[in-house]
Amino acid sequence: MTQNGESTQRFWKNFHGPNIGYIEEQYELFKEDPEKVDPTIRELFQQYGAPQWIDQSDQTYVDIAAPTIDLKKVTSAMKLIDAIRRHGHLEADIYPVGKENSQAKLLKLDTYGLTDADLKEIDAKVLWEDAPVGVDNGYDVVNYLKEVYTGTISYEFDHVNSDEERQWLQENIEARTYTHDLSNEEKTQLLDRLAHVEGFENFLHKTFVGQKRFSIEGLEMLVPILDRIIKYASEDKIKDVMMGMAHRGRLSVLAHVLSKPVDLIFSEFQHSPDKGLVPSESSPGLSSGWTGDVSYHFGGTREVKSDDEVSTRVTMAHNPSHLEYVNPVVAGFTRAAQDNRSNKGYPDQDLNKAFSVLVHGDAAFIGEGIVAETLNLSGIPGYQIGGTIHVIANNLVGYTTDQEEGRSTRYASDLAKGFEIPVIHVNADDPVACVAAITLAYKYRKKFNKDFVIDLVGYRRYGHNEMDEPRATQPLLYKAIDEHPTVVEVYAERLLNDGVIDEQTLPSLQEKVESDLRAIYDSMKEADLPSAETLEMPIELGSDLDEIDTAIPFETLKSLHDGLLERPEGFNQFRRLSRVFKRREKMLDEGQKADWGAAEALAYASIVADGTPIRLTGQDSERGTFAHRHLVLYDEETNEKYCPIHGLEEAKASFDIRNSPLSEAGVLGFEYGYSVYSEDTLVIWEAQFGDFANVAQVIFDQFMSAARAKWGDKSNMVLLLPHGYEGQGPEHSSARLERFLQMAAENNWIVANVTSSAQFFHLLRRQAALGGTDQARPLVVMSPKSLLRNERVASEAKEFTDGKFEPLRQQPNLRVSKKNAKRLLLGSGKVMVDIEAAIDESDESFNWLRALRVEQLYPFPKKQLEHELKQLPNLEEIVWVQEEPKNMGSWNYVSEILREFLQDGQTLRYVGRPERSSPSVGDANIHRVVQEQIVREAINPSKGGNS
Ligand SMILES: Cc1ncc(C[n+]2csc(CCOP(=O)(O)OP(=O)(O)O)c2C)c(N)n1
Repeated sequence: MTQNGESTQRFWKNFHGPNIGYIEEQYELFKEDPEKVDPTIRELFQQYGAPQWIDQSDQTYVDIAAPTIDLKKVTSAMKLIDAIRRHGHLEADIYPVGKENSQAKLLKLDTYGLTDADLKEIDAKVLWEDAPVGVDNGYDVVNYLKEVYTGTISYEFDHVNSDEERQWLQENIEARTYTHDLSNEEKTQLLDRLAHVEGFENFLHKTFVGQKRFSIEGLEMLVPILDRIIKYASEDKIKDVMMGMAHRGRLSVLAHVLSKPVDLIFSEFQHSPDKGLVPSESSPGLSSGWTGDVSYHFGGTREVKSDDEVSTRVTMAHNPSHLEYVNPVVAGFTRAAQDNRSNKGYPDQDLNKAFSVLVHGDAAFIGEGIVAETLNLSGIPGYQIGGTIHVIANNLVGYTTDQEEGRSTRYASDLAKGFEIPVIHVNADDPVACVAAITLAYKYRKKFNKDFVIDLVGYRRYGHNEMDEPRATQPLLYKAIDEHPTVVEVYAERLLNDGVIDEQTLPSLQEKVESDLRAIYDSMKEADLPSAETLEMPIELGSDLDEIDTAIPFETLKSLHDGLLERPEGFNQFRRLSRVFKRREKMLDEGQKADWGAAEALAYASIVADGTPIRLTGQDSERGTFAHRHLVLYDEETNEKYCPIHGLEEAKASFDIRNSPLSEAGVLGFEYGYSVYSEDTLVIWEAQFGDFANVAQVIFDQFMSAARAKWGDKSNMVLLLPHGYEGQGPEHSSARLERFLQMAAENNWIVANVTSSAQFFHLLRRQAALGGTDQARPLVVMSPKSLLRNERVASEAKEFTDGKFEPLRQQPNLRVSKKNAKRLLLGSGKVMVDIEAAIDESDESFNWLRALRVEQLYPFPKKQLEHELKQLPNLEEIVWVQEEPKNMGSWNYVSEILREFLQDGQTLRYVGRPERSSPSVGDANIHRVVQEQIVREAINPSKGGNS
């Protein structure tokens, strides 16, 4: 930025004698190419333009007033100032205990050949245009900036590439626009808040001896920091503040920030959380499932009223022990709260409706990959949420692991730099600095809608939990911590010295906190004491889904179908795709069939026409990994996008379809969070190949399968996991069906493997209908690959208009008399389509064979199977066929169930691959041979051995 006028003239007047010649030389070089000169000098020219003694029009020299200093000193001083700004954090006073920054060479005067006297000779404005009043010379500048950059707050923002943001940060930091001159009343309130936090932890420590609470002590300032965020959000009329955090300090945050009643927390310590301690009106909404969780995993909600009655809802997400996995879930909540889904097209996002705050552990933030995955979502259009405020609750230790063992970087926050996120390190023993830090973070988020990290540096008063002895592993650190006063003591001392409080203020405050807590504890009813009573699963989860009507009239179907094939005026559709869509045109005509792609599009179209929004994401999901979907089209000439579902006249809700970044856990966590928050949206996540979903296993295990039972969280989201043995090797065959079946219980989800496009249509529509109801639960679909283009799975129009989803389906083309049936062949998915083809190609009559497809594996269609079996009086055996190895797929799960159905003399037999450690062979030819053997054996009339 070039400055003009007086200040520029004043600046150049500082140079004289030989320096003038040198500057002129440098300026000539700079004019040729700015890169040719030293960066410090380059900055001078960029900031002050041409040296003022050069008349730019004819390059003649203008007489100047008497010069004062030499260039070398000025450039050295500038280098020093630049180093303070960039590297001040290296010697900042950010560690309350256990660690110390030493003087950094980069910040020493003699590194630059400077003395105090040299600096005093330079006019402050020469070095810093915006030097505040009272900062008169270079010496003052250095001291002022050292105070700013090396105090109890330090800053890292050099890695932020945007000039505008960097400049904003520098100006605000140096002008200290975010610091607070707290009134005496505010200071006392802050002390009061800290005393409550400390008193609460002390009370738990004494009352529930030896119980885990993951105390906040050493980082008590986390509570006032969160208070501030909520205050600012409420002043800005932000509707939702979404929070996620792990165990550390969670009980304190629940009690103080979420207003969870302390009697409820006490009762949880007594293992009796459901004893009629119903939250009062001002208390948070608390949810729980029937099996529950430990107290430091529960979340809650709280309503905050600002002066003019607009309320902000604060939500703390329930979270599992698995550190940091709640991050994408909270981001999903936030996006769902920001999106308006009531119109067709993409949802309208309002970044100021909600924002998120994540509290991290120092070891976990840098150690767990899910953090990086979530940070990567922060700027991507389909996932961005306008900036998350991250607070690293940095207590210097991860369980028993020292920092040097836990990371390769200087700071726990260093991961954030790769995402150009500004970072503040702040000493948790300086309450005023902590409040300033959060103010700057909030202002930045508000202005730029981007993430911000606060590294709140404190310590851990006890061991990892209160039963752990930290002196065994960190003896010196704990010697220092044992001798270190609490933040309440530190701050009270400060206020005492400043005359804000008197000697009695703190002791009487502490006494009051203790006696209030004691009174609550003493008044707890007998009935609040432990009992072994357990809760039951909600009855709605046990109810039948058969009744849900998913068919739609032919006129509606046809109109949607035609609408999907329309294109905006002038849209240049990719020519090769036009052929695909041309084929689709007739798919609903008499005697024709709709393939998978057409049926899927019709399902989505009909769901949004019913007014239910859809969000569909995954790697390459716009087109579909196997190029069957093409629900987002690109104009060949202009690259413009068009989604046919957005163009439908009938659409009454949004259809949000996105290609996701290359992440499974992060993206799935986000989608799961979205679906929990927005219960009536049908959220669908698609894995590229089913087994890549492995990488999201934590989200399956800790959230999707168990969240309802643990926390009462409901989701009806859909997983599409391509699955099928088609010779593509060990990693592209199996979606690890066995894992979903192993975790299936209490109707926690539906697991399906369907073999017709109409079945898929009805299944998706049924799932959409579950949204927002107590019957909601996720749906896991083993989705097709080659079957996408197999005519055998295509369905006629009448199957969409008359039918519904059938959990147990007749094998087509087998018309056996039930009386003759000797074998009932059961199987699921693609292998049954292979068998259908083999039967068609065979001359055999198969009048002894009855075959059924289990299209919904969980809940298993027992009622339907029982009904079938009753009609097979001469049955000798039930054969389960599968393409997965015996220790994988469905066998271990179905064999238990099928045994229940065996009558005297009947046997149960397995046909499929033997037990294997790897899901599939790598060689496509070997695969083909084995697959054919399985098919042959399944329909071979001779009986095999028993299972
Ligand atoms: C994914 C995962 N790995 C390991 C653990 C076990 N664990 C719980 S807390 C913890 C240390 C965490 O350290 P830090 O992130 O610094 O948080 P702190 O407990 O110190 O607040 C570990 C290893 C876990 N809960 N989750």
